[in-house]
Amino acid sequence: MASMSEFRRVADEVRNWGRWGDDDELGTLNFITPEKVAEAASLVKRGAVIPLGGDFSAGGPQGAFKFRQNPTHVMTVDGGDASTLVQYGPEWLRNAVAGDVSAFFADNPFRFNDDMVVMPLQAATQWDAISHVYYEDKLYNGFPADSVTSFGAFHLGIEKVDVKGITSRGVLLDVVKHRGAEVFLEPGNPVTPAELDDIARAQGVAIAAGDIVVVHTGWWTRFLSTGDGAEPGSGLDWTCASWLHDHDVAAVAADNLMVEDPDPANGVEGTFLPMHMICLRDMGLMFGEYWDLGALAADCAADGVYEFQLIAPPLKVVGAVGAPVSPIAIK
Ligand code: UVW
Repeated sequence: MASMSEFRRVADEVRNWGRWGDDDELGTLNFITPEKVAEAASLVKRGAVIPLGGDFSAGGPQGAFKFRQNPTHVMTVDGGDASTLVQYGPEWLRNAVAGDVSAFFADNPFRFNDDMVVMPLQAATQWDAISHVYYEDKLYNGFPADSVTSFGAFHLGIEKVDVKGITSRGVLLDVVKHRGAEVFLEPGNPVTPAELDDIARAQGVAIAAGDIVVVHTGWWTRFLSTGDGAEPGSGLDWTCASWLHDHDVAAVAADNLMVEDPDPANGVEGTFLPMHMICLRDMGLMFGEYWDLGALAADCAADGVYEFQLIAPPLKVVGAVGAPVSPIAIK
């Protein structure tokens, strides 16, 4: 376990505050230039579209924490309204509840279904906005922590990143394959910066400025077979923050809950999720979590190509500190 003074040394070294201006709200997404977007598009050779989004459903991974639940999906208009309720429902119900719908359905063949969902924005495949995590009363770029209010984030909300897509060159680093793990990385052995370098070398791929690094730990594949969202797994060692900084990475995503290894024994004395603290708050680097990387890993292993065009725009929920996303990799 590292000391708090080591944590502070690293945080000071990688802090990007002021680097792109005092009012910057994009952080390391600034590494994604128009040239980078064009380069990413040039990686499309086969027209293969690989979805990286998990399901948003009652069978999702939430439940391990009481403050996050799985989505509740409710139909607000459906075929039953047309065939049963509107025709046979008691008059008071037709007037009170289905009045609106019965007006639509009267004397014409047009029918429709509608629905709504209630869920935490972190329910499944998501981006953490850089306002998601902070410490000592400051968000990225020195914005005050109390600028995130019950009305939402006045700074660094997820809607601010729309100007970057988010799209760039994606690079998969497949730790599962590199370690020869059966399915996923068991707790207790976080991925170090040296291992990330070894994996990139073994895969014949180099990380460049503006890349979005996508880390395959196998956790989501494991979850799909067990349905156990509370099962612990491993992830990046917190010192990978410096590796991401040194490579001018635009964002990092993984197929697990936290990107980083959550075991306090591998972290920093006296705190929790130190990589979140440094990356989001000091570097302004977003985390993608719960991405489904099984098909992408299989495709990359088959053709030996670990780079692709990544397209991953979050839902533009104004003032949100994270948002669902259905990313796609195109090769
Ligand atoms: C927290 O850091 C609390 O959550 P997440 O892993 O979703 O970023």
